[in-house]
Amino acid sequence: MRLYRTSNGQYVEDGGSYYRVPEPSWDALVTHGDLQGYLLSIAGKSEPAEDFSQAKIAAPIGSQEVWAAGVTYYRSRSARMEEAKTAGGGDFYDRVYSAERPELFFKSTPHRVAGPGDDVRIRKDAKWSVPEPELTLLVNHRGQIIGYTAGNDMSSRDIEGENPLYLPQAKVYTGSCALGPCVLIGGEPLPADTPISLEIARNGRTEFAGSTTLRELKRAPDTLVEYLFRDNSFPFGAFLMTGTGIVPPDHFSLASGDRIRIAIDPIGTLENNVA
Ligand code: DO4
Ligand code: MG
Repeated sequence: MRLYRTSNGQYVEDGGSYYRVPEPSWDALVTHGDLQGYLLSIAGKSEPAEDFSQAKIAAPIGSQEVWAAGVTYYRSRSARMEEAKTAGGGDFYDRVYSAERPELFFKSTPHRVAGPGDDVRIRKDAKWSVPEPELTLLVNHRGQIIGYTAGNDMSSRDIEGENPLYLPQAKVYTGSCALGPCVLIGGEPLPADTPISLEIARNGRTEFAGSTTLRELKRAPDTLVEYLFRDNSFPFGAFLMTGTGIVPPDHFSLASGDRIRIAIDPIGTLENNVA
């Protein structure tokens, strides 16, 4: 089942049909005692809605904070070690990759999040910018994973590489995060062979394409959530991005007009243009 937030309210997709969700509040859905059961009962009882295709799909977020895990794939560890080498920060990435405690950082407030079809942004004072395609967990206020979406952790690699203490500036700015197109509902872990792919198109031509699978993700989603909720409360739940396993080559930097496509098979494709 896929849950969509749109300009016209919320819809649940089940078996190819879309049903209107009577609950108008996204936050109420995320904190529902049995969201899956509630959505199943809607799909089982009501008539499919005909107006889904006229609605604009929005980012699936209400009052949730967005957090992110880092250096959870070997590819991210190696790319970051290289980028921070001259600043003397390379060692940190290797150490956090092998440490018991994961790297978790604050990524975004809801107002900085772009939805499907919206523009994401690169910082004006950055010279080296990349998208980071990441499986993103939707976690309720009790710390239970209730769904999955696709996320883009837009990053300024030159700022991050200059000094690891600049991480918040490299990661948190207007238009630095995208989520969508929907939330795949269900707490069942996604299979290890779940593919994640990234395509960046420039002037209609593919400039970069890459893929990975969840098998390469070093940390279990449950463990990441357990750390996030240690001594921290999230009254409306939270999103947790699980890190990137796809890093374009070092000569690549995003440019205005680029089209970014992030596909995670059971969720769908998140598409955004760079402003
Ligand atoms: O430590 C820097 C950020 C890492 C990150 O965002 C990732 O691995 O996805
Ligand atoms: Mg990331």
